[in-house]
Amino acid sequence: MIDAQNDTQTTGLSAYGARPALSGVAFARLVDWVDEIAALMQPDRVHWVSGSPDETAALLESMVAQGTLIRLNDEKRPNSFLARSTEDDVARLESRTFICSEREEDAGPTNNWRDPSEMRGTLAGLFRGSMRGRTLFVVPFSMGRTGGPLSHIGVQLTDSPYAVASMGVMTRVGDEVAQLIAEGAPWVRTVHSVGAPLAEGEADVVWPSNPDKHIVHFPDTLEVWSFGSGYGGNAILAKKCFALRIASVIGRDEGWLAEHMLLIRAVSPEGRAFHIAAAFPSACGKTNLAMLRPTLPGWRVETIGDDIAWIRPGEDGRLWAINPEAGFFGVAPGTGESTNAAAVEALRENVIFTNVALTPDGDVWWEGLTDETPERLIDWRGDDWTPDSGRPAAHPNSRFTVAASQSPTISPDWEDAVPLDAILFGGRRATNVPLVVEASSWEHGVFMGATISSERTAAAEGTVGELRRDPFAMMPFCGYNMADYFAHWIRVGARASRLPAVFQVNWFRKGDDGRFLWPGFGENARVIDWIARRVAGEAEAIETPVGRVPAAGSLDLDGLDVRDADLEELFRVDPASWLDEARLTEEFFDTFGDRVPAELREQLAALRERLETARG
Ligand code: OXD
Ligand code: MN
Repeated sequence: MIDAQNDTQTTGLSAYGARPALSGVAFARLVDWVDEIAALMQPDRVHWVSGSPDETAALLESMVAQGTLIRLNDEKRPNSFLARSTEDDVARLESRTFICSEREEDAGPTNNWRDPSEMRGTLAGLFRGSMRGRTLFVVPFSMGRTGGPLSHIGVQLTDSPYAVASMGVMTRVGDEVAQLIAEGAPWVRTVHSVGAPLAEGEADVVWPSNPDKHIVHFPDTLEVWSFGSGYGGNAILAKKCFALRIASVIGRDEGWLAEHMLLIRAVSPEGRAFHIAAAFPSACGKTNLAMLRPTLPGWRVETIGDDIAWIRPGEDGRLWAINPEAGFFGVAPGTGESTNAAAVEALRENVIFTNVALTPDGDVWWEGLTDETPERLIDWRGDDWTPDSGRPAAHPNSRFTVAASQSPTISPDWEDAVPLDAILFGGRRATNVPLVVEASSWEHGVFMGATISSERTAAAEGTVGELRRDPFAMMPFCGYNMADYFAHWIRVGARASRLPAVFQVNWFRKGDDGRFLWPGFGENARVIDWIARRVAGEAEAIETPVGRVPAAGSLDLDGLDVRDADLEELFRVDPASWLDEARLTEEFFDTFGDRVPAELREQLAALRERLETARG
């Protein structure tokens, strides 16, 4: 193995990668760890990522030369690229994601637990020699502004240049972070290998990966080890693995919350700002809400984050939130001119697309990008495609990776913390759940979050459409026992004196004929408007057994063509089917045994009582 500075070939990417000239005990610990990992994984070369624009350009160019990236038509989509993964590496793999706490009960029934020492043995076998023939990249990263008060840093070691390029968009990487480590800032270790060592002289493939995939978290030592996948959340370890699973553990111990939430500032026609965090399961339109273009005159939405929020009680008794990420790793299908013009604008240049279709003139396309379908495409697998092919041109979980700052809706101070006025919990529910319901207390809000269920989407493996529990949209992302996590939410609430109001929303309710009852997208601003006016104490609500819904006339429907019957159905609370849900909730709670906080059991009992009364 050789260090980059000793590499004889000093053109292209190999002109970069020297270890930063830092010294001291803290930096030596990082160097020792890199040496230890390199000794195990046996890469040909070690490259320290500096984060400079020239290095990034050389990295992307090296991937084009290797075939991992296709450079798109520079006139249509400047400095943008398409990656195509293999069929077995297209989504997060929840069944291959493990939480290895010392005690099984600390991982809880919703996580795959493995004994940490057994898992370490398995990983040592898998990772031994796994980087042969490849470069080990050292990626120091910061979640949140580098050096910011709510930020946390980590280091990802990876043999995937695609992961390095993605990390460069999704986080702040490079020398400044290494400097903080040298100054003694605490940092988290994350290790990733695609698990495809190359024999001497063996040619590489376009998308190296390994059929045996493991995405492993050690919450007690705050480590992530990911093997075998090059895709998204399995490989960009700062995102789901660190900023949610590991950070949720750090938050539990330090008194804050790491959440699967978008973050927006909604500004009313009078210029009043409302900060809203919203949790939705994966692929339920988070990016669309994060970049909402309100149809209600005078309203404006500024994007702060589209996927993750770190929330901390402030000295003023409010909950303050940051978006720890620096980019969007958004689902492409369904993102279009008519549904999310701001996202389409954000994607005009400097984008890494993955598994979308390629147009004959070297641009990209996916279902929903335009109203008209192109006559001829190369699909995400690289095969010829026409509208008659009978299969989607883009993979349903195809993605774009783009800097947050490129969004036309980005807030001017998006890297700063904001005080929360409202928290929204959403899901994809064809039945039962009203368009919007307000919780009557923090505990009721926590109950709402804890009982979310949603139809499965393509963001992870599993049968699309199937209903599953996804409390706080954190089911796949909570690094510890979810019952303890519910209790942590209640505790954080008890410590804050000016809590945000909590709402449940559902844009996806359908009529008996299978039609969506609510137009969604920009019209969701009407719900945001009602929520903001509730927060300001200016909108009327009425009680239902499941919470408060808009009083007649208080949801602004001006200019919207929704049938009265549809509106009624959108807010209908059927006690019988809600009692069925309550039974399922009890079964769900029972899977955690007596760890479920008493407050949530009380909420369930009170809900049942209200439903029984309503049923008469
Ligand atoms: C994501 C997800 O990629 O939730 O954001 O799967
Ligand atoms: Mn997500």
